[in-house]
Amino acid sequence: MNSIYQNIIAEKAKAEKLLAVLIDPDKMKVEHMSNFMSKVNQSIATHIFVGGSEVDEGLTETLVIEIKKHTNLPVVLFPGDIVQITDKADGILFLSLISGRNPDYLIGKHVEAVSRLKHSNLEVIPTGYILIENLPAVKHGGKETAVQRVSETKPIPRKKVQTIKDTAKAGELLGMKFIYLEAGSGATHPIEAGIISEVKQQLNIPLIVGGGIRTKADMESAYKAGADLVVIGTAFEADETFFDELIK
Ligand code: 1GP
Repeated sequence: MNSIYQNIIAEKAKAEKLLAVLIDPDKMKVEHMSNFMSKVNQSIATHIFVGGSEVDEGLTETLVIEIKKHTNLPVVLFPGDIVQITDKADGILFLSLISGRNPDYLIGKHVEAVSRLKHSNLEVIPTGYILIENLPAVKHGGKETAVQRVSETKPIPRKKVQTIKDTAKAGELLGMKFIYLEAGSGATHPIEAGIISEVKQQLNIPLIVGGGIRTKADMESAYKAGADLVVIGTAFEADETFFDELIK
């Protein structure tokens, strides 16, 4: 079987666009998975990401076991903390929060994670994770996102495009396999196409984009700007009829 990483590289080479449905174990009930996954399976989704900023120990594993009963799509952990690591998934985005300067999220949690990872068969995919500021819904500064609060890091302001580009390139040069541009779950505005395309021009590795993408138009705009894989969570949680617009 192809690895998750190799598969994404192959799809990127063919300019095929990928969609991950993000499931937050803190928000999604196990009992609802059968119904939810049948919608996912009929959609253009290519990956399931599982994770959240604050999830109790054990919840992720229970949810992953249930998800895998209902789909053949690869299930990739997108963990906010080491307690979300379970070898019942297929892979894990080993995220280093390179936009921030909190050593715990740059390397500390990773060291702690090794004891959980070394006996698992999870495919570990090093990923440079870049948090971009959330924009104000009305005025006076964007609402703090959960990633920002939990990681105690500052996001990069949207106007600092050069810093965003250099951060992404530094991640690639450090050997990261993917760069993930994150506006934060439930962000009021997705990351602008202009930022995505500037970052894309810097990179040879796949670019993941997520946070605040609520419509098919938002998704297509991110693809057109250069996202190889788009991540959507909140919009599916809020309204599952969104899957109807994304039927295969
Ligand atoms: C969050 O990028 C993901 O980490 C998805 O964000 O929940 O806003 O779709 P949304």
